[in-house]
Amino acid sequence: MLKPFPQPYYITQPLLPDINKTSEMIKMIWESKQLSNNGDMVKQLESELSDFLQADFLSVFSNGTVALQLACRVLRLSGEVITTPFTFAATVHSLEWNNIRPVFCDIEEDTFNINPDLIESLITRHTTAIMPVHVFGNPCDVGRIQQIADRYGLRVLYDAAHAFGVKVRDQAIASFGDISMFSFHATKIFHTIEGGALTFKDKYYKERADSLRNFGIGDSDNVMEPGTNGKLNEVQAAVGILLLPEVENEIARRKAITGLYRQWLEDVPGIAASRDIDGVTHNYPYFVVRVDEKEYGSSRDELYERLKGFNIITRKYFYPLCSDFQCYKYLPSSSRQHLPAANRVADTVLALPLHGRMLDSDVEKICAIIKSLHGG
Ligand code: T4K
Repeated sequence: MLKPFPQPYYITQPLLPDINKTSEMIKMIWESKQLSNNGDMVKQLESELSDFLQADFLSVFSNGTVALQLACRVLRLSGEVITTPFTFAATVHSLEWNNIRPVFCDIEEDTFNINPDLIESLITRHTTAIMPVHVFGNPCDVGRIQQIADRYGLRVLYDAAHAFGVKVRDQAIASFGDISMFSFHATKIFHTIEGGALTFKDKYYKERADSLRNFGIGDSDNVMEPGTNGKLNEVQAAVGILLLPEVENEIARRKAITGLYRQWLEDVPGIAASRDIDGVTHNYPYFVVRVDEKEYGSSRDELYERLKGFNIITRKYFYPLCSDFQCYKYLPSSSRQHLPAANRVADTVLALPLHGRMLDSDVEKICAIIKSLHGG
């Protein structure tokens, strides 16, 4: 008889820097007395991240959401932007905060990403950009999306919140589109507790983003435009500097755990694990399965509840769809008929625990419990 975990087993657990090294960094910051406003730690982190992500230009922010909101400003987006309903609320909210109307495009059922075949039919004279999301770190069809953008003169703003370190045929994910946003929230592979970054193709974009995150201040005598406070502080930047060298190991461990999950869930009817995509260097931010109610004997929601009984706290990322939120369901592009794949995916996905500190035996137990629940 399988017993519940003694403590709640959460979907993730943050990667933590060594406490002594953290204390040393904090001591340096205390001695410098520079706690915020583009200090040495922020500058060092920006330089190291530019190298790691192979970005032409990069700026860090207090969180990924503010970064996305400012990216819309930097690109001067307006009117309508085509995006995906299968994402975290922040993607779509960043448009609405800029008075831009989100237009939802359906997704591909295998990658969970925006379906490039459907984008063109949604372009109107009001469309200014495409805002795709590399969901769960799976890269979008970057080539097709760029072709469409070029044909219609649209900007491409990638929400790469999950895609830290991902490559497509050895090309860094940050090299696609006009701007990409990475989230450095504590639940991410690389983090600064809260934080985020934008990577830019164009130096001018970085200059504007740097000004916008600092109230729109140009120089001491000039405020150029209504910016906001989107600055990362020195202590958080120090956490990032300490964690960056740990990232490769974290990804390697997550890859190994993902392999174990795939192996041990392979013969469970009705549980379909995500797969790697050819030519992609994945980063394994989440481990997501789809639950086929008929074959498995329970629905996704039933499995979610029953796993809770074993103290396994899974997440229904991303259910409900953004198009079903109270604030967006009035939009014409939100109708269920318009988004059949997104609805099927949102109703059946379940993200299981995944982080670098999981033991093989924990993965084995979670899989054994899922197997034992087959048949209802
Ligand atoms: N675009 C996309 C596609 C995104 O997924 C996100 C964020 C954004 C944009 C915006 O980026 P940020 O502004 O956040 O930088 C979490 C995160 O808060 C959010 O960053 C993330 N996506 C989203 C997918 O997940 P919740 O509400 O699901 O997280 P929460 O608090 O339930 O945490 C999950 C589990 O992690 C907890 O059950 C326990 C564990 N945990 C969490 C935290 C915060 C810890 O062990 N320690 C911790 O400090 O939103």
